Amino acid sequence: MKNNKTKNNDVILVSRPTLPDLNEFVKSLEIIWERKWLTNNGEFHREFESELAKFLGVKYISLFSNGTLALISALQTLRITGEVITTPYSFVATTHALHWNGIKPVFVDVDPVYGNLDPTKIEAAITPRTTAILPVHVYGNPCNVKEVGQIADIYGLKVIYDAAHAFNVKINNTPILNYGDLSVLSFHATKTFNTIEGGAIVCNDEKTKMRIDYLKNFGFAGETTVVAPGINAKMNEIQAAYGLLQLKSFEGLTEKRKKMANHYKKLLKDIKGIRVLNDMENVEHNYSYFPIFVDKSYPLERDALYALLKENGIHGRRYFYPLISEFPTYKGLSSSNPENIPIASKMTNQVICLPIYPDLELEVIEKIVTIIKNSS
Ligand code: T4K
Repeated sequence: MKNNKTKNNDVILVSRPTLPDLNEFVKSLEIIWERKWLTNNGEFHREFESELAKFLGVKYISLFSNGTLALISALQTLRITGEVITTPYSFVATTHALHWNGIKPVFVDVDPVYGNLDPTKIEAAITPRTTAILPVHVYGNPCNVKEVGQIADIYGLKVIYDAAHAFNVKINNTPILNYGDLSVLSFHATKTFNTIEGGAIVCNDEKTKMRIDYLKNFGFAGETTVVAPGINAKMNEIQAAYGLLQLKSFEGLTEKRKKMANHYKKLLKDIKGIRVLNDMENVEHNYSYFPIFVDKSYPLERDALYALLKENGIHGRRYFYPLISEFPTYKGLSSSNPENIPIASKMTNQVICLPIYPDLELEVIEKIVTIIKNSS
């Protein structure tokens, strides 16, 4: 159990990053030291981008320094303005990306099972100012991409998926990243695939990729030509070299996560008041998070169970509580009214994400479930 503990106590954290082999990484660093090329589309960057596109089965991918800047730049790429329909049940960066672009977020409720944007509620929220839909594949579970796509087609809206949790997820053998106009990934330390910090935008055509690449590099399209008001959101060579090694050793990690998720599910099965998310049909999941939902038939309230787990050294997280619509910047919006988003308002008060990462031991999962069971 030692590997799963922080250095000086018995705490089990919600996630632990997988790191590349240190000796291999040192070799990469030596190359970087030798080349003295640190950022701005270096060799490691180019190699990582091309290997990653192949690995994920996508046509074009542009690397970013983090997922939030990738989201902000994705909106710039498609020149999104006005209002965008999105979900309040996500990490706050999803909506902040709209705010940083001067776009008004319009919150729409989520489906009661997986917590993804509910396509049946989208149409009612469309106004003449709506230009796009920004759904999130929450916990890596795919949104209803077919229905979202149909609505977008009818109303002439763009679709940008926040796919921060959806690395390598497939639906009917097709990468989920290939749906919508753009998909945005995060490679933050807490994600299934990390480059310490990092992110990417996936797109379907060369022209769009070119615009994305200009935008993340101040808008430069040549030494003295600036074609757009870009930003600095480039991934550096150290991150890219690290990412390449991560890619080489990624095999088997999802299987390990799947084993953990199945172990949790088996043990939690008969506990009244605890709901887990089952795998979706025809989906290859990445098991990035393991959320449970605590309802009224469980003797403890969610926060009491969360605190009890913490007292026992199990640091789950309430992803996503509070709802984004509850934060001061967004609370005043009419779509933030809990009556507009009743399902999200319920789920946010029920969720605890339990620890899941490739090195977690099955006996730790058993300990966690015993704590939950003993209070039921
Ligand atoms: N869209 C969505 C849907 C997202 O979920 C996110 C990020 C984004 C966009 C934006 O992407 P980035 O700009 O971040 O690339 C974490 C992450 O910081 C954030 O990336 C992630 N979502 C969010 C869901 O979770 P915190 O505030 O919970 O992080 P923190 O530091 O409390 O870490 C969580 C756990 O992981 C802790 O128990 C400790 C452990 N940990 C963390 C780090 C950083 C480690 O063991 N090692 C580490 O290096 O937000």
